[in-house]
Amino acid sequence: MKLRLFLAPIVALGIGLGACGGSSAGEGGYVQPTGPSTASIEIESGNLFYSPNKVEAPIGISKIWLKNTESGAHNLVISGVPGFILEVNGEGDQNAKKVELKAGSYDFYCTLPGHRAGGMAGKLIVK
Ligand SMILES: [Cu+2]
Repeated sequence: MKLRLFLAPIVALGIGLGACGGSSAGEGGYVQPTGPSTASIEIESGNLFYSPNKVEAPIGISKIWLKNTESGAHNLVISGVPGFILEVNGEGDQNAKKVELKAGSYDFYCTLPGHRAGGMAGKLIVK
């Protein structure tokens, strides 16, 4: 009984965060695909840039790495993939997650204020 009472507010909080997060939802809402990845894609983040800023991936499950090359914090979200976010903080920090993608052209970008407009945006081509 105590456990149930304790969990209720946490669940409510989780739903609230998901609802207000929109396309840049936090880590809580994303579930990685369970199958093996067929490709590994590495993207470096720097001071308002990604390298490369145009990447290709095969249809299906890929593992995307974000590796930070400078002291700041950055992240990477993909348009059309709700909840997916890779976050890095500090030089040498890295983060990776699997994502299952259909054929198409996806935008990826950093959600920190000013970063996307400053140049932290790229294209992910899946084919
Ligand atoms: Cu950034």
